[in-house]
Amino acid sequence: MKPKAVIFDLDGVITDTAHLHFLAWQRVASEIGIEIDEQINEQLKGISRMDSLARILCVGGVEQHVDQQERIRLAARKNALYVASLQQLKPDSVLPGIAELLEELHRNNVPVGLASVSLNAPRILEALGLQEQFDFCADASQIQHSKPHPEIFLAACAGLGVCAVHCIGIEDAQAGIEAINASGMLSVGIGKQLEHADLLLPSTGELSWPLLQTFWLTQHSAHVV
Ligand code: B16
Ligand code: MG
Repeated sequence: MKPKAVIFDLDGVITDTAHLHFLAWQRVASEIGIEIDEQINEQLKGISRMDSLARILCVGGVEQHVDQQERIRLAARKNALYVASLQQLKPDSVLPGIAELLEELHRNNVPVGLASVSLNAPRILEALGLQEQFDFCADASQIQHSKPHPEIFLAACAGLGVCAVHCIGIEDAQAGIEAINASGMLSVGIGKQLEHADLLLPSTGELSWPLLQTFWLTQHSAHVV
C-alpha cells in the first residue's frame, strides 16, 4: 500500500524563498515607515501577497489609512523586488533531499503535485529546472483562499484525480500544516516549531521515499477509520 500522490509546498520545502520574500517586504514596509522582523515574516509564510500586505499594515497600525489603490501599488512594488531577487535561484538552490525524493517518487509511480499560493511558482520551478518533475501544479490564480484554507491542496488533488485522504502533503509553515490537515491528507512538517503535523522532520534532508512509505503504512489506516 502506498499513497496515491505526494503534494509539496514550494517556499520552504522545494527551495528557500522565504528569506527573499522577507527582504522584499522589509524594504517596501520601511518605505512606508513600518519595521518588520523575521518573527513577523514567520506569520507571512503560506499567506497570499495581499493578505501578507494587510498583516504588515496591521503591524504598522495603518490598516485603516491605506486604500485599495495604494495596496495594489505596494504589492506590485514588493513583487517587482521579489521577482528581481529570484534571478539568484539556480538548480543547486533546491533544498537537500528534494531532487532525490522526486526521482524516487517517479521511479515508484507515485504522482507528484505542487500546492503553492505563490503566483510566481511556475517561474521558480523553471529557475530550479524542476518544471518537468510535477504531474500537476495547482494554479494559485484560480483559488479564493490562501492557507490555512485547504483549497490549494484540494485543487492539487483534483488536478491529479486523487482523493485527499489517500495523499501525503509536505509543508514548512503552520498555515500550510493546518491546510493539509483540513484537506484530509496526512501532513509532514518540515521544521522545529510546527504543531499538529502527523510527522515532523527537522529538515528536508530527512525526507525519503522509504520513510514516507513507512509513515503511510503506520498512519493511513488509523487516519481514514
Ligand atoms: P507571491 P507557498 C507562499 O508560497 C509564500 O509562503 C508566501 O510567503 C507568499 O506571500 C505567497 O506564496 C504568495 O507569493 O507573492 O509570489 O504570489 O508557501 O504557498 O509556496
Ligand atoms: Mg512554505
